[in-house]
Amino acid sequence: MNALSRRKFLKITGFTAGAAAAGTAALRATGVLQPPAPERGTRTVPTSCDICFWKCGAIAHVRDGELWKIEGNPLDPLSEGRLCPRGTGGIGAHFDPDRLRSPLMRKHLRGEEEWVEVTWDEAFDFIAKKMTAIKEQHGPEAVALFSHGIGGNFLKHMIKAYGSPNITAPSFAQCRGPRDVGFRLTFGEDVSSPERTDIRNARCLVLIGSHLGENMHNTQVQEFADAVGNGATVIVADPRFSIAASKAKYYLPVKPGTDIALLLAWMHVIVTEGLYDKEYVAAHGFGFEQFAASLAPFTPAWAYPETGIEPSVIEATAREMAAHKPSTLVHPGRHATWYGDDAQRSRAIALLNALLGSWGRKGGFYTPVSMDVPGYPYPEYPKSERGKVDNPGHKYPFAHETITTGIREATLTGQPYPVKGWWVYATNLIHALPNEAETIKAIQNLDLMVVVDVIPSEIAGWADVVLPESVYLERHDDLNVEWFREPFIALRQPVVPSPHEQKPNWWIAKSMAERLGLGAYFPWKDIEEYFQHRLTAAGLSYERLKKDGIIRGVKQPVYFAEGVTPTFPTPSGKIEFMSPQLQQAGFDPVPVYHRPPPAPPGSYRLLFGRSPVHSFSRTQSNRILSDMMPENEVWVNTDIARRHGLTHGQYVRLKNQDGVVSNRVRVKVTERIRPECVYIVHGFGHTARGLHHAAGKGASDAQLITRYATDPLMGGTAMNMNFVTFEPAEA
Ligand SMILES: Nc1nc2c(c(=O)[nH]1)N[C@H]1C(S)=C(S)[C@@H](COP(=O)(O)OP(=O)(O)OC[C@H]3O[C@@H](n4cnc5c(=O)[nH]c(N)nc54)[C@H](O)[C@@H]3O)O[C@H]1N2
Ligand SMILES: Nc1nc2c(c(=O)[nH]1)N[C@H]1C(S)=C(S)[C@@H](COP(=O)(O)OP(=O)(O)OC[C@H]3O[C@@H](n4cnc5c(=O)[nH]c(N)nc54)[C@H](O)[C@@H]3O)O[C@H]1N2
Ligand code: SF4
Ligand SMILES: [Mo]
Repeated sequence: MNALSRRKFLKITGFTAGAAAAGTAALRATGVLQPPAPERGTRTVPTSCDICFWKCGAIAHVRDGELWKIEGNPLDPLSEGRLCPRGTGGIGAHFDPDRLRSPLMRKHLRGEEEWVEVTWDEAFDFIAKKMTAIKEQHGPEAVALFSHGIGGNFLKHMIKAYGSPNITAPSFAQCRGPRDVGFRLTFGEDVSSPERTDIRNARCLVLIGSHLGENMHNTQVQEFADAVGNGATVIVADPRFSIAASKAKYYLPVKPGTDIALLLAWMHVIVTEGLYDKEYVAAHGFGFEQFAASLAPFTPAWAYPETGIEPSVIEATAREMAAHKPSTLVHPGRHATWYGDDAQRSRAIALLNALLGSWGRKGGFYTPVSMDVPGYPYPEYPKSERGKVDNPGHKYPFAHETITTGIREATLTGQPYPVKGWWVYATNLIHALPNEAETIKAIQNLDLMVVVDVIPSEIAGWADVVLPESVYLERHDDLNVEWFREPFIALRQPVVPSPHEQKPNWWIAKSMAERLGLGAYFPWKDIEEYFQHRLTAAGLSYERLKKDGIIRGVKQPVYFAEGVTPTFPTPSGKIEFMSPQLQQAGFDPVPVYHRPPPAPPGSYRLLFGRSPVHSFSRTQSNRILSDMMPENEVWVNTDIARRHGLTHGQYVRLKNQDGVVSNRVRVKVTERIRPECVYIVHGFGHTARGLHHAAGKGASDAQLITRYATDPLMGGTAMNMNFVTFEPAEA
């Protein structure tokens, strides 16, 4: 990347420290590095990053046999040759001295974190015995898999072969689920990941909470920088003055939980002033009249006391959005589980986009494309007669993916049938699910919990068996056949060997399946034979993919073509402004605003989000990334700090409405947050004993999230529902 765009990029992240600068030299000084192998000289290996789910194409450099640095792969459409700060610091995962080294079995009680090191054979034999017993007693559905990310693909295959449909990830009910349901109900399709947002070409970009620049999904942040550089109008609604807000023409410090009121007022202005895309709405809309009529009461003056945003600002921003239509992108967000009415809020966002005609249009939402790579021809999976356990009686009628917390509930209650085994792959359920106590209670009902991780995380601490995985720089993962604005496939492949007994997920899944008598489902010798098979079937060269890391397909049109009427996969075949599906299921067919309950006197709503240099709860142990941000801080409005006598930089503890007290956390006194809320970065406040470097640093939002609201449409767990006060803490 050239110097200018690199500068622009770093400015957007709000961070200027170079991640690689803290690299191997510092680690060598700490004695963490192994003695260099005999290999001499430098070589590069194309692979893909796994510090988050974006999977940027990368090129890793090895110097004298040692992992040296990692950069973006210029061939990769996602990274276009640049990694985010986390990706650059990703090599710290390989060098982490706190890594899991060999399989572990618990010595005494669950959660005590007392372990015996065992061989892989011993671990597999133990697990196979337990899984066989569970199957005999309760059926195969009684084993569930929690798995996040592409690394889980082969374990999913193993669990399906075993006979269980209960496979889930926090990316639905704790993340993007409500958004995808809201968009699906409106346009018939998900926003999916990578999001189909054409940020680069937007002339007006509206960010409702989406804190791009702190939320560091690479492509989106690069495109955001380009859009800003091209003079796009940016409108940000957030109770906190985010990095994105600092790039905005209009910053709307909205009261937490009132976005639906703001959205209704925006749509009121656009409809009553006739500013919407009339042709688009007439051609593609269903139920527009009823929807438009429902907006009548929701004037900007009505929204003012709800949202705190002045009517003139609501009007000006609505007109600005309309002026740039259809290249106005109202970003759908990603982590959408906020207040319990999230699928409806997401539907309101979808409807605002529909009014602006942005779905299917340049600068709005493109239609993602992918390459055609057939799957491996496996035997058919056994059919489950009982079906999934997470959503009995379709209580959440619009959940189109499995609900993590539904499986937790079934594990707790034994209803609709018992769940007795959990496999957990690459998801730290203690930090990812709300109400930690419920998770632990569910775990105590299990006959078996296996955790596959790379470090001794909190969830690993509760396992019966812990299996150490090779980090992404040491392994192959499944092929990434991406859906994006252009078709491509990407490879993750080993750069350096694993330092100890760690093994890749595909080997773990295949070995486990063989122990369970399911070897027929893993007919390939190793993963390279699997790749060869799939790529040959697609007419592609594995040799070329190995060499380049990426194979790009032929670009295809990604916007609606002029003169062609698209069909929308909704029941009406149109964009559903009023939703008969919702009506039939007993829900509001058009979005309705409900005022959120106020904070109890003297306490503050706990909000949380991302830091550009960390991913969730997984990077605090990475020495390179923790160097840049070793602990989080709690943002407190200046007036509130004064009222409580808090000074900038002092430590406090946060106490929530149920008496849970956090680890100590530094106060950031700032004008950049509304007075009724406080804010921390998610993922800190580790408690696992084996995380020697990360434990005890900063506060955990997850620990304070004892309450949550469940979205009635789809079972998402809204977590912005907790309130805290300040307690003194030792310096
Ligand atoms: N660096 C980094 N980047 C990441 C990740 C990471 O771990 N690290 N994780 C990735 C993943 S999987 C996801 S889902 C995304 C999450 O990132 P986003 O989709 O952007 O979502 P949130 O984390 O909910 O957003 C938090 C922001 O919402 C604001 N907010 C809180 N309540 C309200 C409200 O009531 N109204 C409005 N308008 N705003 C509110 C907060 O102040 C904060 O700025 O980030 C992705 N990018
Ligand atoms: N309180 C709270 N809860 C949240 C959120 C929040 O902001 N606050 N965000 C929500 C969102 S948007 C999401 S997407 C989810 C994310 O939830 P998770 O995906 O569970 O995220 P992490 O907390 O990073 O947990 C990842 C786990 O995988 C391990 N790991 C890392 N790399 C590897 C690997 O290569 N192999 C294996 N086997 N394991 C690995 C890490 O050590 C860690 O234990 O959390 C959701 N829950
Ligand atoms: S966005 Fe950053 S951390 Fe995520 S895959 Fe890309 S470079 Fe890695
Ligand atoms: Mo997420």
